[in-house]
Amino acid sequence: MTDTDQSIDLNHKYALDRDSTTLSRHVLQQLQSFSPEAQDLSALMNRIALAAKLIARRLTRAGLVEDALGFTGRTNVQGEAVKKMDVYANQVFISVFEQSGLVCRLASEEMEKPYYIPENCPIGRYTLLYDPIDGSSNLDTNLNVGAIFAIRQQEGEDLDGTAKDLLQSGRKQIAAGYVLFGPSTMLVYSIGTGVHAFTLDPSLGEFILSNENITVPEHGPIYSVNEGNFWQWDESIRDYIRYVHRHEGYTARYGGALVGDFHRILFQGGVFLYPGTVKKPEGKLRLLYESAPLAYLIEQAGGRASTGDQDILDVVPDHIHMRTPLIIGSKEDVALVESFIQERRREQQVEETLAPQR
Ligand code: AHM
Ligand code: MG
Repeated sequence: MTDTDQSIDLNHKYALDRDSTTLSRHVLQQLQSFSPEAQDLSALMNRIALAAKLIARRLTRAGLVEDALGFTGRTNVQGEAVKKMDVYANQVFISVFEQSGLVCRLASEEMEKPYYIPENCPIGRYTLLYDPIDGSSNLDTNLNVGAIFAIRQQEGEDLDGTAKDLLQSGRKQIAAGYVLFGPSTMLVYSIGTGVHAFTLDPSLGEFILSNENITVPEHGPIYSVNEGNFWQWDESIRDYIRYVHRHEGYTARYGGALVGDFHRILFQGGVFLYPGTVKKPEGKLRLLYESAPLAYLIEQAGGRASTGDQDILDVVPDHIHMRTPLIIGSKEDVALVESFIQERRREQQVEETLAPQR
């Protein structure tokens, strides 16, 4: 065989390796092991991928299928109007984990209490936390939506069914990720060994590796926030927005679906913010199903996630549906937003100290 023949052979090999790096294979490669834990994580990811494919299939045809879009007429535990796709996607995640022996409990923003799969509980050592459809308001106009997930190891037997062990910080997550239902369906995940993206190849019905070891730029041009809330924010957030308006090099992008906005920042750098408002100081986004999983990913990619006062991954929830303000993205951009918040805090402290003397 000539040198040229061999190099052609190698090229084919690399192209094939890349084309055939499926999600479950990638998980095993990352853990460099076939231990029971590695097999479990690989199987878990495989089931999440199946849920993603089922949801993507329904979304693709939603405009043609009766009863796929629109509201159910009910409100969820958060007081938000529930859409038919929210219910469908929530159920899909439950169904794919039934009889899996992997997951004893699932907790989602659509369910008041965790959902137990009793037949899995004797061996299912993991809990899945998820937002089945993130950005539901985009559904009826055929814009991108997502799904967010995190996996935690169950601690204790949870015999009283109160799931108290879930009330711990995001540092307890052992894996997290999201699915972006956009022009193509992408699954991005981390099991603590970097952040990796997979694209669904519809001809194979498989998620194939498309970006490995993604790192978020230290700084980026994008700021992503719903400026319609400007007059409801704290003055510090308004100060930050005035700053980016007055400085060159910033551009606004806001899609109304956290997964899409986060995905752009992960690849291009910048910051996404959902601060508290006067009416809702805790903001809108839920810690266990939205903020903590994405915080896990952004830290793995070299970025940061903060409430403004504390790293998101250090926040300990007092109930499973707790919300927190979220500032997430490139290190420098998150730090810039925090600096405005801390500046206001200092001014308030000075005012409070001086007040009794006046
Ligand atoms: P949802 O999961 O119920 O759809 O709510 C979360 C969504 C995020 O995807 C998005 O960033 C935010 O809510 C948009 O809220 P708003 O319309 O207030 O800007
Ligand atoms: Mg939702």
